[in-house]
Amino acid sequence: MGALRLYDYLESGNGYKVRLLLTQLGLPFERVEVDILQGQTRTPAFLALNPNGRIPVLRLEDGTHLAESNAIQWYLAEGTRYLPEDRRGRAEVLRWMFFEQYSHEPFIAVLRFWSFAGTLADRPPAEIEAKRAAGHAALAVLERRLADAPFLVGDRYGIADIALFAYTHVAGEGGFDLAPYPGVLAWIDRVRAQPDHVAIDAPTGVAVDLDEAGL
Ligand SMILES: N[C@@H](CCC(=O)N[C@@H](CS)C(=O)NCC(=O)O)C(=O)O
Repeated sequence: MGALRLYDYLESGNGYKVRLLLTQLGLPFERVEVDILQGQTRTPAFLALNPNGRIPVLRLEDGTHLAESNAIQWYLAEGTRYLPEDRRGRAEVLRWMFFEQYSHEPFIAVLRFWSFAGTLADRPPAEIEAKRAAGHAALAVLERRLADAPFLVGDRYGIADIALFAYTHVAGEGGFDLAPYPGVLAWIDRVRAQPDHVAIDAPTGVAVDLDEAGL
């Protein structure tokens, strides 16, 4: 069985979801930093791993490659305390993961990305305002759940929390003020207090460079 190998980009919240879960599961892994700003996810070699041209991608034990942060989390969490065993609980995890991909990440993560890539000023103000309004709508949905619940599903921390934490806790980097969402802020503290939590910019995994990885 080969080593788990994560194709990743340190600033990426999508990559962070997988990094954080691997660390909390105590699974050793190799990590390849792929510079998304330099087009390194769009080379023929990378597209052979993920035709969608995006990190994260995880090379599994059998040498096959799995893309999509939430699919990777689901794969890794199967049979662990991070994913409920009951049908209703599992459906609820999927509910929050689909919400994250459709109603949260496209707004909160994208404004953060435009900020750090330095392209925010090139965007039409109306487009930015539409993303900001949609991002606040997503934060309000989280607040409604977290105002009186410790975690997103049941009363236990799991991959739904990791999926939503990844971009929510750095939403400020995209200009979102979290002060109106006290339940979300308290949940962020609870997620940070989980055993073996690592920060988004923490060096994790055994570094393998791009050449060595054949990219
Ligand atoms: N739905 C995907 C989104 C992945 C994604 O957007 N990855 C970005 C970094 S956060 C990327 O690799 N962008 C490079 C590119 O588009 O070329 C997931 O959840 O994994």
